[in-house]
Amino acid sequence: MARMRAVDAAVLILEKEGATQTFGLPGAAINPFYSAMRQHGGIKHVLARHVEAASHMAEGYTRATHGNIGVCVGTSGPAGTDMVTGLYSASADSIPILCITGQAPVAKLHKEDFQAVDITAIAKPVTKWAVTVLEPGQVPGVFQKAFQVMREGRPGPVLIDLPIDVQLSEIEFDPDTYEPLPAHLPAATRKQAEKALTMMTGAQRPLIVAGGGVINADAAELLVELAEVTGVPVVPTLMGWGAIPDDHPLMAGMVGLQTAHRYGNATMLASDFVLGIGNRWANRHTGGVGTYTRGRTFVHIDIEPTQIGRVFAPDFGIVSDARAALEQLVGVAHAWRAEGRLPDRTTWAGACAERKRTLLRRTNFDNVPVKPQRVYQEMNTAFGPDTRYVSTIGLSQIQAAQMLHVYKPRHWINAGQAGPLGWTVPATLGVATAAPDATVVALSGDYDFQFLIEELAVGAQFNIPYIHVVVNNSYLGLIRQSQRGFDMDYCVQLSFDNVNSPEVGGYGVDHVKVVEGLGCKAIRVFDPDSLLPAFEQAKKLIVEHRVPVVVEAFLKRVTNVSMGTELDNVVEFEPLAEAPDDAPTAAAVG
Ligand SMILES: Cc1ncc(C[n+]2csc(CCOP(=O)(O)OP(=O)(O)O)c2C)c(N)n1
Repeated sequence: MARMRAVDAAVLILEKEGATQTFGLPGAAINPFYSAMRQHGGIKHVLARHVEAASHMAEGYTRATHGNIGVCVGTSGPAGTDMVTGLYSASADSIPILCITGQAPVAKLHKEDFQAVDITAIAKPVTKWAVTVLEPGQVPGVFQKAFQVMREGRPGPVLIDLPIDVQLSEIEFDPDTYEPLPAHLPAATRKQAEKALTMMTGAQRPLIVAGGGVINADAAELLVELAEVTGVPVVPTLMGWGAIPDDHPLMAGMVGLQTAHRYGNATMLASDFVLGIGNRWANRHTGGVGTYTRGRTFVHIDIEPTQIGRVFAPDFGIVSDARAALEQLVGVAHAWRAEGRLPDRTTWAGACAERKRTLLRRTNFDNVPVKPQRVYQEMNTAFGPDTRYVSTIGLSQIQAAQMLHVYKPRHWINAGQAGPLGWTVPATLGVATAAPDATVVALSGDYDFQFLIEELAVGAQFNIPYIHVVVNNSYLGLIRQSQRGFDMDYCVQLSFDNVNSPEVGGYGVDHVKVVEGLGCKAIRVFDPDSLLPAFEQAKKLIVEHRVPVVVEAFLKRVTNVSMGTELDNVVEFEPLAEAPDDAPTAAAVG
């Protein structure tokens, strides 16, 4: 046994749990924790410029790794409240992050002490567990339980709030005998797998919908195996994108109102059975539940029991971790194929593949200012299958999902449900910290980019290289397009005449100057033929300078992006690609 400050025990437990990367910034109430990180040396720290950013960095970090949990750290009061958006984003997308806050001394909590806020109460709805530790002796147990809670069942964030006197109190703690607690994951039974596959084999036009649960469970290979053994095409959700490579013959396209392929929606509407796994029937995926479910039978597999039936009642529900369920399903499918009990799906899979070959959106536009479709076409050419894309919300996210290609799990990292503007820069810094050898490419509209732009200094300081593509339409594009009948276009343009930078032509902020001022590199692109050379140059610059490199494309100011309110009424603003040259990169290649 060893006697140490409770905060030293906390840091040693982080190490034992493998959570060795923190993002944050200090303040009086959390300074003991910083001293413990310094003393023990096993924990790395990246200094954010805004505490909200630290929480998004932690999320990006977790999402790029296989099981390592990102940690964000801040002081009492406003630091905790700043991180609430990050907790919401992580909880909405089922991502574990650990948020550690400092707090006023226990005896002062009810005295309106300086920066004493009830962060536990504030964080409760957006965490799996939020706790203010009042007894120093509980610190080891609280940290131990936090990791168990984050890992078991539906993953999600935990907040631990540490009053400064609790951090400083001495306790007995033996790091040598510390063991992480087991994390229970429910598992499908053979009988359940047999019933699901009986329903699937009885259908004529079945699909598998694969959600983020498949990615979280690191079960993409099993998913592809199930598709291949049964011959059933797969629709990844926005959170599941990458679980099956875009160029796999059984990748049927994404489905939804916005972040979807034309061929994906057409295939969903033609189907008669859906096995959803690790997904939650998000409304941007389903649209109206009536259109989505009509004429279809559903099996829903999810790790969280209360998710089954939340959006609509499936015909059969299974509570299971995605990996455990896929293991059972693959086992049964192999056995049944050997016995000749699986139907031949060639005709149905062929029809899905034909839609994927023919229902392509046009991307090859030569317009100046640039049409956004062309940006994604050139990104497909410049960035290979190992690229990790990061994005949050806006027309850029929507068109990226419609037009980019993703080939691997954890290579499309997107704030799918909460979509907080400002997420992209810090989350990408987290991703690039976790995967320092990967080509990491972020994508933002100009507003998302401006939200937490100061974080680029973190990339410059800590040498976290990545490429940030900014599609600048000088407007809140998505909001303009989704006015939904409200005449809300009131003082919401981002454009203005910048007296210091006439060269940005009324687009407002001179991003190049800002980016360079923060210690990063930037390239400005006005015409479509300069996009590819700019991306190629950016690839060289990140190697040469080891800092974020921004490529800013000046877009046509008003663009319309395909979207709708139901799966069968998505509005297309351009004709289909008719010749291969209309959309040269639309068909995915390996
Ligand atoms: C914190 C926050 N506030 C508001 C919104 C609502 N919102 C979603 S997209 C958007 C506009 C985004 O503009 P930009 O980043 O320039 O992307 P564009 O849609 O123009 O491509 C807004 C205001 C949000 N998602 N997050």
